[in-house]
Amino acid sequence: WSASEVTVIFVLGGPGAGKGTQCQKLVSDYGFKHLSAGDLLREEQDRPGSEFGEMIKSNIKEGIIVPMEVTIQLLENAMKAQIEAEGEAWKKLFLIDGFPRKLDQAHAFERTVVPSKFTLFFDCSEAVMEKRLLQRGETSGRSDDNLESIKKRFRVFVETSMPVVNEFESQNRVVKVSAERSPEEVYRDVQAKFRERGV
Ligand code: UP5
Ligand code: MG
Repeated sequence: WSASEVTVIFVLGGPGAGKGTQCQKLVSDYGFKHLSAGDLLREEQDRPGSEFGEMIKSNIKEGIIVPMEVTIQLLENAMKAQIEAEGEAWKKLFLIDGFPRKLDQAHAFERTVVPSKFTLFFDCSEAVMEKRLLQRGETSGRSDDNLESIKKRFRVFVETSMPVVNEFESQNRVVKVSAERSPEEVYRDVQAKFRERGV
């Protein structure tokens, strides 16, 4: 496959902003494939024989960003596998959720894999995100859904990941949606803005 045939939309937003929830809706209505970088890392962490398992495990618990060589390779492999599995008829539309989390990751991915069409950014206050994550933590089993890890994730998001959103914004490549209302209301806003962008 060549980059020109593939459409990538990055989906960013703080921890618990609702990236995964909104991506699921987009998958069923638009034919996107959803690749969550966090989910791919958690799978790799649990893969028997993975040389990165322990590193991923401790980074996720501490809210630290995994080195991009690992994440980009997982994303690229997942993209290739989807493209092969779907065959020619599929339009090669990807939502890449939770990545890039650092400026150098954004630059490397857009240079070596494919430039993104735009970034869908979910804007949400920390108070709302914290409440959602603590509630999810009651059943999620995620090692980072506890107050201590959540605080660390917030900090990394503000210091390291927001610069990515800000750079894309300065290039007029961000579609920003407020994520504080119900999932259905947020999604209506997403759909309206996608329409404006010709998706
Ligand atoms: N919920 C969702 N929307 C709601 C709404 N509108 N109203 C009320 N409730 C809503 O939602 C979170 C919870 O809120 C759910 O219970 C949901 O029902 C509810 P979800 O859709 O899961 O939010 P999401 O933004 O996807 O939250 P997530 O926790 O997945 O975000 P993170 O960005 O923190 O997690 P991720 O899995 O992307 O990354 C985890 C870690 O992996 C990182 O901290 C990092 O250590 C590592 N990582 C990397 O190193 N590199 C990467 O590229 C990616 C991850
Ligand atoms: Mg998620």
